[in-house]
Amino acid sequence: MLVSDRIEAQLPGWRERVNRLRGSCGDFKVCDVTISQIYSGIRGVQIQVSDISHVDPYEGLRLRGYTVSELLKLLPKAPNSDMPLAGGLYYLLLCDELPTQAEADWVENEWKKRCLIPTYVFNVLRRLPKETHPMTLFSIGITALQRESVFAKAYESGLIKSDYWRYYLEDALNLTAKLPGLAAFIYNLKYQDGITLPASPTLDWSANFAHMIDRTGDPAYHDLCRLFFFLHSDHEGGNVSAHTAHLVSSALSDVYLSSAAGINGLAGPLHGLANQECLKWLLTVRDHFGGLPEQEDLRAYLWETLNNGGLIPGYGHGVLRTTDPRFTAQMEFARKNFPEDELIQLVELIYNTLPPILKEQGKVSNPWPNVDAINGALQYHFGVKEFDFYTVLFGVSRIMGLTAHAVWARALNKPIERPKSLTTEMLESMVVTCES
Ligand code: HAX
Repeated sequence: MLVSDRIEAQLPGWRERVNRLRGSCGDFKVCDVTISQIYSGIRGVQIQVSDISHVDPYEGLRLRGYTVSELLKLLPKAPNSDMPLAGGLYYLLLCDELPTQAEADWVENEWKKRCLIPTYVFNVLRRLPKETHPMTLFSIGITALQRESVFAKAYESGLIKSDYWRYYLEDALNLTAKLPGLAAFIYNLKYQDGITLPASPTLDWSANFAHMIDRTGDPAYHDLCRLFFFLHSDHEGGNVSAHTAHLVSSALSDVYLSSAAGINGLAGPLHGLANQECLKWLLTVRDHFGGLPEQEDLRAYLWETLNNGGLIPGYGHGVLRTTDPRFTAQMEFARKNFPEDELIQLVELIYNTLPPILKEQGKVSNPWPNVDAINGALQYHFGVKEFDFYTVLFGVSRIMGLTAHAVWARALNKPIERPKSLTTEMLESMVVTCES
């Protein structure tokens, strides 16, 4: 198989690099951990390795070393579109090589062969109460699919450790293939007539999601899905969903179980759910002013929100210290395709108004917008107005990163994770020793 051959060819080199680091430099100290870091979410503690993606505070996301704007130029494009094929992106994440058009098409074709979802998964989801949150449905759908795991079956009948990754890769391709269909089924079940169109054999993975939920067939929405699924695929190893999926897969829980765990983390309001909060807030601002405000009025409104201790959704970030390039890419898409959209104009006006205010207030570490400042406004433009579905879209994309990490963790024989916890008393006695 194309992708497994590429990974296999690289493995000796990667294993040698890791073994050299662990062997001759194994005692080298990477960082110290302070008590304040322990009590503040192990923020900034360098305890993970991800060669798949990295977030630079000032440059933003790099996927396999490439920036967002580089990849928008370099990745093979979908037919009749200037947006990248998700198949090419997944090839890059898995194989650490920029794909040719044929290699991107190879992944897209594998996805087409593997995209059918067993009926029992749909039956499970249909039986849940109608008001169940779409992220819960998504997580349950992925967990139900675990019955299909080739790794879990092969492990039971006996597997050698060096072959684990091959089965993880099979699971990864099977699971990612089914995600647009699973997400479309959930959207149609919850918000439409419950009927999902079959995937089109002529459309790529991203556009097929659009096709399965959108009866209008708007090619611009196909392109937005291609852009959105590209931009949200990974964001290095330390965020809640990536970290959770990595931890769970370190116990050799298969790709279905570990991805569902990551998705449960993504469902939290401080992580993936933030995009629905951002759109709610944008609509509140628009309704407050009855449309697009004058900049001076908006400035006063933003100051008032902050002075009352309010949070401005879509601004700030745990790592970034600049405008998120994923925000910029989507802003450019909106400017090109529907510059007259009122909400998009509001997003832009806030972008031109808020950062100097946040800087003057001096509280936030990053006064610039993150990707969630615009995500919802774009979906809203195309009539996808069900806010609580937005995190499912994020999840469809993010599972590319989660599964690519899982395949490589097994390929490099990463062991089960087991950090050590301390008691408060132990910390107190360490401090006494240090103070005396
Ligand atoms: N509006 C108002 N105040 C903000 C703020 C914002 N957008 N962002 C941070 N602050 C405040 C914090 O509440 C904190 O105040 P206290 O000291 O009183 O607790 C202070 O500024 C310092 O926080 P920080 O160091 O700048 O930010 P953190 O690294 O702690 O948190 C967050 C990063 C993204 C969670 C934060 O900026 C936030 O809540 N932003 C708004 C929600 C949001 O946009 N979330 C989406 C994040 C993107 C993502 O990861 N999606 O998955």
